[in-house]
Parts: sequence; C-alpha cells; structure tokens
Amino acid sequence: MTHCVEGELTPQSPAKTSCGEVAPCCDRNEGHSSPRATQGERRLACGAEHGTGCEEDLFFVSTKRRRFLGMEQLAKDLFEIGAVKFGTFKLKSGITSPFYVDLRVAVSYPRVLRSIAALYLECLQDFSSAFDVICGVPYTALPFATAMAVQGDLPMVMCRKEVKDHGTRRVVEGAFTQGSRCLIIEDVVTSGSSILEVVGALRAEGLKVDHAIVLLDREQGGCEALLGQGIGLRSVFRISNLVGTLRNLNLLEPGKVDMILDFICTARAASDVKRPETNVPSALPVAASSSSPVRDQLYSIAEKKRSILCVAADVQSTKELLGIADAVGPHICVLKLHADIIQDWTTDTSRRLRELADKHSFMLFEDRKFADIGNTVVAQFSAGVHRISSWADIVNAHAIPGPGLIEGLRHACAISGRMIGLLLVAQMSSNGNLIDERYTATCLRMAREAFPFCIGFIAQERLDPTGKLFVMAPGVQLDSKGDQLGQQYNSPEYLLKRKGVDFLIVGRGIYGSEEPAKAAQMYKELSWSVLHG
Ligand code: BMP
Repeated sequence: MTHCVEGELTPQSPAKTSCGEVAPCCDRNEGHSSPRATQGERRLACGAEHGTGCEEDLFFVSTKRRRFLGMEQLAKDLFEIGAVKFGTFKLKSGITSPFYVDLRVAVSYPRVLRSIAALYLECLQDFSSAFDVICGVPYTALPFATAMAVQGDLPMVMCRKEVKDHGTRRVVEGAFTQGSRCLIIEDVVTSGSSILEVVGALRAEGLKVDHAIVLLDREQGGCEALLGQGIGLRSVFRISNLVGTLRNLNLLEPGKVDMILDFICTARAASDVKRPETNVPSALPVAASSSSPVRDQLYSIAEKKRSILCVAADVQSTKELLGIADAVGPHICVLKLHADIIQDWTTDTSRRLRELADKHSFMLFEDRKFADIGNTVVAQFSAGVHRISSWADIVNAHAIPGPGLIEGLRHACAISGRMIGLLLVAQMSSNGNLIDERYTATCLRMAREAFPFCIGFIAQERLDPTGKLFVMAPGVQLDSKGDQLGQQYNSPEYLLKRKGVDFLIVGRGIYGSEEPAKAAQMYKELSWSVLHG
C-alpha cells in the first residue's frame, strides 16, 4: 500500500514533468481497485504487467515517483494561478490567516484540472475497497469529480444542494442501486461538515459511503471528525505538505513557512469546539487546547482514575501479559507492551487484551518504535502476525526516516477506521544514546506538523511549552538507578516536578515486583500526589 501524501518533496526531486504525464489510475493488485476497470484493463493502463516481485518493485517506484512529480507540479500550478495565496487575509470567521485557498479558479485552467483529476485517481490506489460510483461535493468539487470521472472512466452521481420543488425532486441524480458504494470527492476539508452533509443525503438514498478524497486538508480536525462518522479521508495535500513543497520549490521563504505552520497548529487547537469541560490537574497539559480524540480520551481516563501511570508489561507469554493487565488495570491509564516479545501471540491475545482494556478503562500502547520508510511501516503497522492497527490506541515511532513514516502510519490508521495516536521518540532513557538537542528539536517540529495524529513524545522532559503535545517518560523506578544494559532510572518526583513530564512509564518496578497490583497502586498514588502535593 502507498499513501496519497508522500511528505514534502525535496529540492533534489528529479526534473519536473508536465501534469499531463500523470497517468490515470492503475492498480497494483486485486486489493486496490478502481471502480470499473478490470484487472486486465488496469494493467494495460499502467503499460506493464507486474506479476513478479521485481516487477512489482519497479512498478511501485514509478508509481510513487509519478505521484511526487504530479504533486510538485500541481503545488506550483495552484500557487501560480492564485488558488493558494500567502499574505494576510481576513477570513469569514474574523480570524486573520497567513494563507487563503480558493480552488474554484482551477476550472479556468484545463491543464490544472487534468492534473487535479489525475492525482485524485492516484489516490484511489490507496483504498483496499472498490467503489461503484463517485460523487463530488457541490459546488467546487463538482467539476473536479467530473474531470476524474471522464479521465478515469468512472461512473458518477450528483447530489443536489437544493431539492427542486417540481419534477422528480430527486436528491441524488444519476444511475445507482441500493447499496452502491460511493466515493466522495471534495476540494478542501476544514471541519468536514460539507462532506458529512453529502454523506447524509447519499446514505438516506441507500448508497454506502465509507471514504472520501480531498485535494487539500486544512488540518483543522476534519479528518478526525469524518473518521468519527465512519468516513476514512485521503488527501492529495495536507496544508503543511503543500507549504513544505512550495518552500522546497523556493516559492515561499522559510520565515513565512514557520509563521504559516504556527498558524496551522493554533487553528487546529482552536477548532476543537466540542471539547468536553474537564478538570484536568494543572501539571497535566490542558485538554482545552486539544483537538485530538485519542488525547482527549487519555486525559479523560487519567482524570477519572486519578492516574498518570503507564505500566510497561514486558513479559513473554499471553498468559503473563493478560495476568499483569488484569492485575494493574484498575490503577493505570495506559498499558504499554512489546507485542513482538510475546511468544504465543495470536489474534486471541489482542482480542482478550482489548476486553481487559475496556473492562478496566485503560488504553493500549504498542511500543513498536517504527523506524522505516513510509511504505514499509504501513505494512508493519497493519499487517503481519500482530496487526497492530486493529487493536492499539497508541503507537510510537522514531523520527529518523522523516515525515513519510508519519504519513504512512496516518494513512494506515485512516484505512483501519480506528482512532490511534502517535508518539515520537524524541529522547531516550538509555545511557549513551545518540539523540542530541537538535534531533529533539526537529522531533518537536515534526510532531507539531503532525498534530492531531501525533499527540506527544517519549522523552525525558517537557518539550512543547504549550503543553499540547504531552510527554510520557520511561526510565522510572524508586529502588534502582539503572540496569546492566544502560537503562537509567529517575524517580517520579524528579521527572514530574523538575522535568515537567506528563505521564510515567514503569516496567520492572511493577511487573517485576512480588505484587504487581500493589506496586502499581503505590506508583499511581505517589505520582498523582506529586502532581497535586
Ligand atoms: P523498565 O521500567 O523495566 O526499564 O521498562 C521501560 C520500558 O520503557 C521498556 O519497555 C522500554 O522498552 C521502554 N523505553 C525505555 O525504557 N526507554 C526509552 O527511552 C524508550 C522506551 O520505550
């Protein structure tokens, strides 16, 4: 599987190509189908059969490269035709924004319209499900959907914004049957409300709608709001990607880019209008600025259970894992595990673990520390024996491969239809680790850009002064200063009071004790009282 937004394009990207070179949708395997074409037709469209692994690799490379080039060219085109502007703009809401997006102008530029359609068609490859029809959200996305329908030979339906008071009074025009699977096409998503309106109308007419593609995600909570309604969203660009691409093309100065990214972060935070009132302890980052459902859930559990404790259950059998989870469950907000050290892991392990998580109200954190290219982490996250995306609430990753890794995880998360939060490993507790201040600062920046999917860090101190991105700190124990293999321990008091971390991860100090339940209760009460003492 690949993903639509491949991360920012680098200045070293190969020479630009014209939009026309972006080929229409072609399929890599049976799992990724365009609405109509047969497998044979799709292979023909790609100009290659790809039966062997080697051919497949070449196929992936050329597909991705084509998408990169298409995105880069389109970013430039949108900038040049004034569909995306940078400066100072007063929005309808009264807010002053450093950028302005109005894609309606694209209809006057056939070449741009063609490349928009081509990139939507590329995005189709990211879906494992097939679609019978596509439907553009009126009005701006209607010509986009039409261009896509013509270019990709896809049947389309139209959803009326206003129902006529004469004639057929149909809400959905076109040919479809009950249960037809419909893919929504939208130009820009902010809150997701326009898409949801159309989804409501289509569902009321008997169509099945689970997915949408948007050209530009403004990253203001729309993706998460749609997921909450069962709609997986894929975007050609996220606004931060678009800005990064324009910076790499030297069309935006770095200073302006920083200002725009700060604005995006602030706007994301402000978009959380439905946040429940919570009485979160002062030393915790305040959920008031959150627009991340995963983060909100964690804070709500922490508050209800008066626990900022995460137990690292680093045991090696399902029986031990479930035993620890059940014993410490009442005292923790998160259970962290390494699924790959459980010798007898099966889907039953994750099922029973989830049952315990629901029973005791804690979240499951798979400490997988992803550290590969986006394409690989998508598979590591969603496939294999562990199928992490089907049960984990939180996962973590190293930032070293760059933003493509985060995009990959975000993509796999959207496809899974589950809400999962990401933590970046920005610092480590082990002696002699290679992370320096510059690396940590880059993690902070990447995490800000990836909020609300990225909700915080594994680190040893507070990193985000606003507290929006929280810190979970491992390396906590009262009775030891470290182990023989470089682990270093600090006390809860030191990490919470002096270092300003938000959650504590305790492993051997709890599961290695004689009575894990008692030890968990002690760490829970101690850390809570340090916060409130
Ligand atoms: P313990 O408290 O037994 O040392 O366990 C710490 C847990 O936190 C382990 O699961 C380890 O993999 C994890 N961890 C860590 O110790 N240091 C880090 O920097 C990052 C971690 O994830």
